[in-house]
Amino acid sequence: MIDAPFWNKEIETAERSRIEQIQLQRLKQTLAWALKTPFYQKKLTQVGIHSPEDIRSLQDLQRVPYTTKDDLRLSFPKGLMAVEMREVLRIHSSSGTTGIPTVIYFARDDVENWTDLLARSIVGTGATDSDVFQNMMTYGMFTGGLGLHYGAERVGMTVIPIGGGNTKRQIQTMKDFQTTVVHVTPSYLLHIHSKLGEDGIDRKDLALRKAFVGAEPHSENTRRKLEELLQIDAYNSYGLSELNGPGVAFECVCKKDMHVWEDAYIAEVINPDTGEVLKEGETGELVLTNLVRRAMPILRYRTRDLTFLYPQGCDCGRTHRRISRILGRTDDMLIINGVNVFPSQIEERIMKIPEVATNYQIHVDKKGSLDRLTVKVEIYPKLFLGEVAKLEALRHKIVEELRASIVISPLVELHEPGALPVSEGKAKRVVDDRPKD
Ligand code: DLL
Repeated sequence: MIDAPFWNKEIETAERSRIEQIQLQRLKQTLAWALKTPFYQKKLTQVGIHSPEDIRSLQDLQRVPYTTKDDLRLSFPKGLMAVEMREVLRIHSSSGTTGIPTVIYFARDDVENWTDLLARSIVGTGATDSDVFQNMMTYGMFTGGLGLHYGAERVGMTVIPIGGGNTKRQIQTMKDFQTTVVHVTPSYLLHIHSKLGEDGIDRKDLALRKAFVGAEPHSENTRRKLEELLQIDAYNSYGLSELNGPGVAFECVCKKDMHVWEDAYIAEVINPDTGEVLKEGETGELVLTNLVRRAMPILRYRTRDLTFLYPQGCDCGRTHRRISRILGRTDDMLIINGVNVFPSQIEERIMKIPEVATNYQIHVDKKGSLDRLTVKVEIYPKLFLGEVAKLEALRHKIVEELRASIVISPLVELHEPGALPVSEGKAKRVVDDRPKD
């Protein structure tokens, strides 16, 4: 055992039996909240759950049906809201939206609880109130910005709410205020490293010591690379808007995968094909139930993220079990520099444009350390006979259409029909050439 830092040692090191006792009590409370929503009222009564008392043990959670992203979309806007709108303190949404957005409601106590989980996560990495914290995640509806912002303030760090992008300014700010901790996507941190030195600011001018990296998949090799290039400690941080955002699972000082805060979430891993609950150590889809969200309780949410649960135990002394870094997804969602993009969103938009023919391809690769999204579309041959300016205007129109839907600006290439590969079976719409390292 090492002498690890804690935010709330009593809870973080509680005996398993105590954690399970808290889970059961909070699960019942969550069921009571859930039964106030039209969505769960219907879903739960269908399986014979009419009151929280119908759940007697944690095992009984398995009687509760899964909730999917589609359920959330179909219940938009208020089907999962368990309080009156005047009790909602804040609304966030998922970074990727396919048509109808997925919105999340927080009551005052929900923000309070979430903030506490983030403070716990931050302190668990060894960061303290003496740190200067530069939050490079996008603010706005995305949970990565405000979530960590509140957590860092609660810890008492000096918070710089700079938000995403503008690399020169990020580097200058790191120097000016001697930033010690950053919160960032791993790809953006690599990009920042590649720009060090350009304006005369080098690593030696910075005081950086830690990075919280998350919101997108990355490998252990990427973490090591970041740590070596920048001489820092990088901690993996996992979460999703549907379950509050960041602060679902976070690495501690041991950096051996992420503790799920089990007094606030019940984590299960299931076989994505059969729905069967798997044992510790078996890889499958992570399913999460939140235990401390009153305005919008979510039960057994299928995250589509692949991972496995470790048995209890970690050198830091925390008893909350860990999940492995995310090993993949069960669906086709792409994460481009931290932004979730569904190929179906792209298809839907481009296919509405009359000049676009029938074939297209989505290509993702790396330019430097950043992800680059290219959408290749076939357009009708007669369009190539006109003026170049018209083609350029069409290209620009497609970029703008896509940006309106997926938030980021892709590169768009125009091709003649037949130029893009056609497959005889299922179309391979997405080519992801990013190194898997
Ligand atoms: O990305 C919340 C977040 C913000 C987490 C900042 C960490 C830091 P969403 O936009 O809803 O929320 O995207 C959630 O992103 O289901 C995963 O597929 C992926 N993801 C998030 N963190 C990690 C991670 C935020 N550490 C989706 N490793 C999730 C791999 C991650 N994938």
